[in-house]
Amino acid sequence: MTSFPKGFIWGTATAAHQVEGGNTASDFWPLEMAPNSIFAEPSGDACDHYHLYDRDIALLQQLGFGAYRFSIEWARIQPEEKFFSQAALDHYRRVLGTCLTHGIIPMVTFHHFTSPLWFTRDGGWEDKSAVDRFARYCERAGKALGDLIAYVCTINEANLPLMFTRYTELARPWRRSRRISEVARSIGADPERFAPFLFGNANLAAPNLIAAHKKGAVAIKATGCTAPVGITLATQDFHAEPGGEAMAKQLDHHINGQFFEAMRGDDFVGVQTYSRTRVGARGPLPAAEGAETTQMGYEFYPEGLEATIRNAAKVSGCPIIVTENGIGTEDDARRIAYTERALKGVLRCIADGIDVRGYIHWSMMDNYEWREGYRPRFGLIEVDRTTQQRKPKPSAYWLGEVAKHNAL
Ligand code: GCO
Repeated sequence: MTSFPKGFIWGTATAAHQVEGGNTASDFWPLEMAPNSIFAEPSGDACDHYHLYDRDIALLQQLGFGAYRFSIEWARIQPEEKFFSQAALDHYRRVLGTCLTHGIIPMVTFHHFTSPLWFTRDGGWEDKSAVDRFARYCERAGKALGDLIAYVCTINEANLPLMFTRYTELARPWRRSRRISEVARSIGADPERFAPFLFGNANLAAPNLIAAHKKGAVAIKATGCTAPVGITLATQDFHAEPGGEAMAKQLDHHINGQFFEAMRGDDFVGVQTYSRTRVGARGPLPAAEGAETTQMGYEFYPEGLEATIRNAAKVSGCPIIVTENGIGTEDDARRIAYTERALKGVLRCIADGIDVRGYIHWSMMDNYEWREGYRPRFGLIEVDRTTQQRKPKPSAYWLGEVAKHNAL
């Protein structure tokens, strides 16, 4: 079988902070600008997608894609706890309208790593107040935008902080990063309460993230928005090396399983997989010697996607959407090879009766890869960040054809 089911969704993804530029009210902005920053470089103007979304979305349509997953930026919509920006909401209405004009299904993420600075300096996700704060934002954004949205992803990779915290704990007790605490002090925040999504104590944050997803989903649906609502997870394909069986099982439950279980009954689960992780008796191991690796240092292992789809579908019982899959590489031919193998795995899942509804490639264009800065190239489209010219790579044309034909 090389054809995908009728109505299968084909798209590409971005996240606001990674492409829009100028996200100055967010918690990441001071972290990136700090003199002793843990980030390779600041996001700055990024790909200026905030202003160029129109031509970016038009390009997606030309290439043959039917969907676009992007995030709305909480820090723009609610830059102060007591202020919601109508102008920011109007901006995202225009983005959504542009998608619809171009026949592109909009899939909207409400939280993709960055948060408003006021939220993070006051405990962020570690504090229980996060649940109501997030739900309030969901309600406002849902009311303003919900009629135009086709799919909602509440929180991107809600399990990722827990993975970082657990990996640290396998070596030493988790503690707040000194350099992040320095940034907190420099902006007059209490370092004990300053908890950015990726760098806080996830043992405290994880239950709040799950509760915020649930309450946010209810708030969005209550506005009359009829879009399916789900969470997206950084799904890990753990492979036990000899002696690592118990550890792999433990990690699988902690990082994948408990989240899948919590999502039972949801409209869908978003699966996001890039590689696999080999596990030894004491924890995760680096890619095997001699294995091909990507710019992120991950093993080139497209079959990880098939494994995580199977795991997510089995444990959650939910329909699956691949909301991210891709590769950081300068060699675009390897991107095509990677994606083709990953898609063959998706087809095997479908052949086995698993309800997989779509494939969204990360990423539409080369963009800001968080701590790594602009070095890793995940894009189907190349971006000259001086002129902001876009140039589709061969992989963009290739995947666009697959999308048009709904077949490999
Ligand atoms: C994530 C995020 C993206 C990344 C992508 C590549 O999965 O970490 O959703 O923001 O850029 O995964 O690493």
